[in-house]
Amino acid sequence: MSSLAVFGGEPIFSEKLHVGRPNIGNRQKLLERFNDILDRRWLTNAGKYVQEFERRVAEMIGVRHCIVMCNGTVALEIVIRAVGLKGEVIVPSMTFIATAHALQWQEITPVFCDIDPKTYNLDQKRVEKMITPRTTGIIGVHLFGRPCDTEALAEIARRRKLKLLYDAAHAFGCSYQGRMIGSFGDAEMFSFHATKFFNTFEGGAIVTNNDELAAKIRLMKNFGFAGYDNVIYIGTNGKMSEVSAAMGLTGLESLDEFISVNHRNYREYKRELESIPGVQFMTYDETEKCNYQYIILEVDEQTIGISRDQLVEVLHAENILARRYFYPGCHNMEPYRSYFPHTGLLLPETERIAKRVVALPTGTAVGPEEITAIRQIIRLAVENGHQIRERLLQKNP
Ligand code: T4K
Repeated sequence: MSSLAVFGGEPIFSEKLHVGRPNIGNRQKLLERFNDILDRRWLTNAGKYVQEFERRVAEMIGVRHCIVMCNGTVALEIVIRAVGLKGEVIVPSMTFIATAHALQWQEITPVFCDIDPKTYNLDQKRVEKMITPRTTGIIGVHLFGRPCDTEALAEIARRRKLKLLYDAAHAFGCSYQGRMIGSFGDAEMFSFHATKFFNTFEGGAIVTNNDELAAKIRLMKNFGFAGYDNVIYIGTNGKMSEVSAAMGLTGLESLDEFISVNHRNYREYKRELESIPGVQFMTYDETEKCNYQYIILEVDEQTIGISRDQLVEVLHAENILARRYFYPGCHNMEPYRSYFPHTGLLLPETERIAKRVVALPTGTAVGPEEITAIRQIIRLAVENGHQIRERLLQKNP
């Protein structure tokens, strides 16, 4: 135990291992595209690469429309406005803060609903209870790429006449019941941020089968312009640049490779971590398409003696930069914490899960050797949990 870096030993990794290391794809091809962009001097505003990227994504998802944007948050803000959400919208709190902010930014109240502890996604039984006369919609989040119960949510939305959107930031390349995520609800949003397994540096997209909605979103992301000097709608600047689209097209060509590395890592981690008592390994449905981009462990402090946060401290000292996604839950962050200080009482599962889960590094920078080493540290920490806890408490009283 004294060999652990947290107690002064040498870190097991000399370089930091990150969650969210970007995948690049074929560099030569990417640079060719960049050169072409520079040669043609067409840098943004629905250029050739943006158009091609939109076509490819729509084809891959099997939807009529893909509108790419400068990032996932702006994409979410625009689609929220385009479908006419106002008043209150039901969302999980167990998500990245952008899901809630995209609503509050336009003075729509995010009403946080608890999650199902097995899926970490909106608990449909509780969604219904959160509906009030001010509710106009539901935004489901396919957390860590695992699909929401889209049938149950669609049924509630239909019956209660609510709009249904999905934040699919984590679920690019995933399917549910054989149908690609991106094709559910009124529309779905993808994030292509650098930390996603598929990235366009910064970027995002709205995908939908609704022609009218797609046309409105296209206007809204380009200041409402319907041709030179002709503004016909309120809009903002949500455009994706050509270099981002070139990165996206290049990444799409290597998508299978990125996924197969993540899948290999997932299997390795599963084999190594499944049998350790007191840590529960989050599994994916391998019969579906899945991007396997998040490796998630749930830590049971009662069983192993150390908390999730103490395990994270041990891992960080070893240069394994595990992340506490999405602690402490949106409802415990500002401005929501001040607006609704007692929301936690309605979110017992969110509160519990947000204190237990940890994301481990994966992607192309991680291989079987690294995973075996990570497992050694986790096993050591778990087997000596009580002693480690004591020593950590002495270290940071
Ligand atoms: N909805 C959901 C459910 C989301 O998860 C997100 C974004 C959104 C909406 C909004 O979409 P965007 O507007 O972002 O397109 C990161 C990302 O910034 C964020 O995009 C992402 N979710 C969230 C899950 O993770 P942080 O604060 O954890 O990122 P950061 O900067 O700490 O980076 C994580 C690790 O990645 C670092 O340890 C180092 C590594 N990294 C990062 C960057 C940017 C690199 O190696 N290279 C890089 O270029 O939020």
